[in-house]
Amino acid sequence: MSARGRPMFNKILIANRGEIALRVLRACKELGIKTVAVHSTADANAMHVRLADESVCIGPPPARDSYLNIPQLVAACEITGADAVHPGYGFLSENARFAEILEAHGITFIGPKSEHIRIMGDKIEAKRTAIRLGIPVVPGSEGGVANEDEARVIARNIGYPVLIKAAAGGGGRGMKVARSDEDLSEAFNTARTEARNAFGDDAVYIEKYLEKPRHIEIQVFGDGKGKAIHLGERDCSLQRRHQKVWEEAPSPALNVEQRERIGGIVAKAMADLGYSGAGTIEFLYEDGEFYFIEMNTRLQVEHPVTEMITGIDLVLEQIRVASGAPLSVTQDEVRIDGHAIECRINAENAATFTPSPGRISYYHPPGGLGVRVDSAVYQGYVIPPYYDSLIGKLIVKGRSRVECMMRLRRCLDEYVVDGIDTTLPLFRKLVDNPDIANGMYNIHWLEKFLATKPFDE
Ligand code: MV4
Repeated sequence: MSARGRPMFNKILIANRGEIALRVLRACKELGIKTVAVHSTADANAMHVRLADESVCIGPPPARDSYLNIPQLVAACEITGADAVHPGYGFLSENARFAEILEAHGITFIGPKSEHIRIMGDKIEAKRTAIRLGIPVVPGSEGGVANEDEARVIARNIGYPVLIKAAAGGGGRGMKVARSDEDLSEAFNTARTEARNAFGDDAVYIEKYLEKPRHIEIQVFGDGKGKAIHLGERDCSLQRRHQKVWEEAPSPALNVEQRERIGGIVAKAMADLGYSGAGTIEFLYEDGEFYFIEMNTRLQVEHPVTEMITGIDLVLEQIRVASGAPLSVTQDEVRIDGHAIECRINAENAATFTPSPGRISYYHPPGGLGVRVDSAVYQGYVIPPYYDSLIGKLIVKGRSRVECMMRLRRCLDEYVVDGIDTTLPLFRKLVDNPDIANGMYNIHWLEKFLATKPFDE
């Protein structure tokens, strides 16, 4: 509600599915805003559809025909009279054209300005912008690299090993390491070809390859009018094939001074940019230094760990800012309290990561103090085979990291999901691992751990 008691929007259409559709729906309900769910024919029985005030079927199961179908989504807004759209994460959440089309129809896109989505979608432009704003970046080419000869000059200059990256990339596709002049030609040409095939854009750039960094990202929020705050960092180093598995806040690797220093830099940068809404600045962190790699212009899957340690509802803030209201907190009012860990529970075999769609025959989530389960599944729910395999997130908070880990272990013991395979057994191994207990891990730790075949007794 605004100061006059008027809701910020009358009705929000949620252009997503699964746990994030439910997460957004909950924020809308708490604000007294009506909700519209959209769904494919495969999701007619989904929880977000049941709980929304209205729902619209927008097409057949494949995402490109439903959740990515812009004309259907605009039509759903017009039919229901929705005045704003929350895109969640994935799907159309970082599609600048979608944001512009909505605005052209008089519908508010709950996200940043399309200009900023577009800049950050091009990794070369994003890095150029980061440099201009005073954010530290990985040493490398200034902009794109046109050919092999140019690549060799830059590589010798910054020193091997180097990494060739696709401008349109992200998610690790089209990335190639070169350890010497001998590797460079093949790495350059393979990266180019992969980029062209995967993205229809063969622009590439070069960076110094960091051998053993952590992935640490800073949550930021801008009001679009020159004010911005940061909400500390999340450590997302535990990944498999560029999919995050375990995220925590604060990072076990940072102290208060380091957090305030990098947080202050990115908040100032976002203020100068005039950034609006939620954003995440991703860094590699090695030997005490931060190196910008990318910026995500959306709410992220792992946003709950930040909510748990700050008490700030990120979706509520997104809705406020999109309606033209100011941020509800100043930087001085942001307090980082305790420690939170999120485990992404996938419908996959924990040893092989083979997807495991099907019916959940028994479901018992954990509960108690400091425990949050963000999930849209229920007993009897049938997981469709068409979408990603995330079925829920277990988020646990403690006053300290040790308390958080003890609580997480207890929750993993309580959690029962029968009828399908899940990755819960992997988390039961991780929570008992000494490296994890000590916070001693980098971006390669999980893949190395899995290579030891932890499930072959
Ligand atoms: C890097 C890197 C090492 N050095 N850049 C992977 C996906 C994309 N978001 C950036 N990635 C990386 N960029 C330089 N200069 C290593 C990775 C990387 C990685 C980064 C974060 C989390 C997991 C990762 C796994 C493999 C490689």
